[in-house]
Amino acid sequence: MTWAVVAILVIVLVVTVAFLSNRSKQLRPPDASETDVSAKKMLSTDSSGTSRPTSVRSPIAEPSANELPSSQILAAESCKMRPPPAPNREEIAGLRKGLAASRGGFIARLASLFRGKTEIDPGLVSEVEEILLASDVGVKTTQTILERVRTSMGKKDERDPHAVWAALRGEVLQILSLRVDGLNVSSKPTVVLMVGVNGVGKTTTIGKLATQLMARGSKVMLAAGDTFRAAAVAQLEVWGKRVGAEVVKGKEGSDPGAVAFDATKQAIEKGVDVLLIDTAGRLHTKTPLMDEIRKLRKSVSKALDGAPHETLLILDATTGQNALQQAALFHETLELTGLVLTKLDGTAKGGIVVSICDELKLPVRFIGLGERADDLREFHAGAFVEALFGSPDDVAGAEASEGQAPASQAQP
Ligand SMILES: Nc1nc2c(ncn2[C@@H]2O[C@H](COP(=O)(O)OP(=O)(O)OP(=O)(O)O)[C@@H](O)[C@H]2O)c(=O)[nH]1
Ligand SMILES: [Mg+2]
Repeated sequence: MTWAVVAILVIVLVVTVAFLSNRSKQLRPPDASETDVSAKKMLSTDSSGTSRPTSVRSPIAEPSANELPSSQILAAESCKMRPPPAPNREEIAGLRKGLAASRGGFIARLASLFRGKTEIDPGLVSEVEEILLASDVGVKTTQTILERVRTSMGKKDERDPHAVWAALRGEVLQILSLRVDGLNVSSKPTVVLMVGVNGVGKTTTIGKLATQLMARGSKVMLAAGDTFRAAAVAQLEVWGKRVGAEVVKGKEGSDPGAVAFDATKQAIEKGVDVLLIDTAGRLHTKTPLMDEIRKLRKSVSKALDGAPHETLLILDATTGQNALQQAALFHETLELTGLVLTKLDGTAKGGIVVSICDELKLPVRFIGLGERADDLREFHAGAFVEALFGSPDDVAGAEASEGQAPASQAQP
């Protein structure tokens, strides 16, 4: 009888302790790792019990991965959304100079639709649409922008031209605000692979980047991964001599993967900060050439784990909508980390930048605004949009200090 009472008491004690311990767990404040939703990916468990990454939607409207075609999912996953920095007057003035063709072209045409109007009539939307399409903004992106303009015009008090212009500009800024940092050179060596179709400006961009990196005190090495043409190696050597960077090359016709491997090993041995690898121009639609660049990339990662740290696709802004297809196929093959848009100084249709950011969610990291070394600029969405859409008065002082008359076409 006594034993039975003791046994009952023990059971009651165990149950009480278990209950209290469970309750204290529930009352405990969750630690940071449980509450941190700033991380873009979280692990969730699907019906099969497998952990898989799930995107957390950014407060800036971004289509979820399953709203995108499969080839673009990776781009959306890799893109980071951050608030753009405040535009800097000098930067805007410089950009405005380089973007004079686009500013005087499609932006001036847009602005003329708004100028002198006291109220916007609904017919304006189709005129805006026509100009955006003719400026390489692309069908899908044009519709996204127009949706925002229509919403703005739907509000009675916002039918004045300035409000609609601001809505247009705001939508473009939102689309372009994918990522704001330049080259990530935190690894030593940082290996950067430059790829793209023929003649887009790969070698020139390497020369420009090398100039800028050396000026900042980095030790730079160049790799002549374009082994098809002797002239390509010679062109890189000219840049190497100009900036004082060693050029690693192979024999003409040799395996470009071997050159890239050798250069990466040498960069490690010689304490190089940044290795820039040039590659031959290749058509994105030619499978053997795309296989070759995939192999080259593999050789680099064999030489150094985690390399290449950056794989940049160079796109010629004057190519128009074909640039979109190039980006999609190169990204499928190489998992690009970003884009460089060259020759923006040579086009009046700067809209391709908006189209690429919107459709592929691939960040533009640099833009080329001329052939000189300092014509390569880090891409900052805020400054870019201000340079295109902004009032000339805002930066008149800065422009005057650069010895140039203020632009007069943009802004309604
Ligand atoms: N206007 C202007 N010209 C540029 C820019 N970037 C490059 N170029 C010019 O474009 C031409 C081709 O540049 P490259 O650097 O040789 O192009 P690539 O991609 O290396 O060419 P391949 O190796 O033949 O595939 C050169 O005349 C460059 O000076 C730019 O931002 N603006
Ligand atoms: Mg080249």
